Amino acid sequence: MADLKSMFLKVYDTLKKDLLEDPAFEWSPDSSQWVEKMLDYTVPGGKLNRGLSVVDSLKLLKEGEDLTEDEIFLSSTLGWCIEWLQAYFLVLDDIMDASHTRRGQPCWFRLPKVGMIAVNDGILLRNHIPRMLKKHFRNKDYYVDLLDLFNEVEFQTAHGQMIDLITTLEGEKDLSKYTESLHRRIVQYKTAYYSFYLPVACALLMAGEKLENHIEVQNILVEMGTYFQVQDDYLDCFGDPETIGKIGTDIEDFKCSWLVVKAFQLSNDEQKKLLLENYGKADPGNVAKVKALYHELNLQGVFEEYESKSYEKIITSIEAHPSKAVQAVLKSFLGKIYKRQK
Ligand code: DMA
Ligand code: MG
Ligand code: MG
Ligand code: MG
Repeated sequence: MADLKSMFLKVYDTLKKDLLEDPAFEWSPDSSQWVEKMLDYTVPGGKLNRGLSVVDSLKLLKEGEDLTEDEIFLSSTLGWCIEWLQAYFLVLDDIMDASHTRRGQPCWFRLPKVGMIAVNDGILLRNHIPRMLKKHFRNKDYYVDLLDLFNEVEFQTAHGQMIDLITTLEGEKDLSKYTESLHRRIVQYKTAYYSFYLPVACALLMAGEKLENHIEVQNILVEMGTYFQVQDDYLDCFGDPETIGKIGTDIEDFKCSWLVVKAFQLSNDEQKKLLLENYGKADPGNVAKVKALYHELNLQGVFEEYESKSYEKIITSIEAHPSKAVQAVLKSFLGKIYKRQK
């Protein structure tokens, strides 16, 4: 595993070097330094689960056969394309969510020299993806499917972000519209497709599969992604910022978080009133009142119950899948996130 990760990080260096020598731009020392610094700050510092999963999944799909050097390099490249996509979304997400930290350091846009240049950096990150795909996959027969996959998933994610954001609009702040079905819709689009479906879909394409034959795999991965974002919502409030590398902002931002959906469901009239008066305010006093209510409603216990139920449900659907190799891919992915603390 340590080996796989160091191999994976070497591929990052290769991809970065290529991008910094892209002949479509006349590089100057300033510009290449900026992009290199921006990439090192925003791309490789996460858990790398999504990226590494492409390599893992391809291995499992090939059922014990060793991957060739070329397959390892190419699956790692696809893994990095996903990490680039994630970096692009996170740079912009942190601006929109007014976050302070990410991966244990200030958000990129919080650096004094960066500020709103981060918006264009997000666009650059996004533009790097098709360049990497073109360089390494243009002669593959699945090239068009790969481009289409990345485009579709980006479309879904951007729309998820849109509904995540517009539900918080001032003047429309209405906790009664924060239902489980709205929450599910948001997290399915903003998180599940790019974090769970995309890595496995990349491995399937490399293994010569057609994605339209794997709708059930997609359904299971979307379920897993939903569970993952519920964990993210939970950790936003109950996680240790040192461990998760970010300070939560969901309460301040009036987000349609799983916690507030549950809280509203479980509250009596008086508790609902407290929630309405304090949710979505930046003042630490208001935030503390919301957190106290979450404790009073035992949302930690409610979450633990959700976590084990959801795990059981996902395992059952995985075990109903006809292919053992596909089952192994899905179980491996689930194992990486079950009861995660970060
Ligand atoms: C993030 O949702 C979704 C995308 C597409 C970046 P979020 O704002 O809850 O993520 P985080 O908690 O990491 O800021
Ligand atoms: Mg955010
Ligand atoms: Mg967000
Ligand atoms: Mg979050």
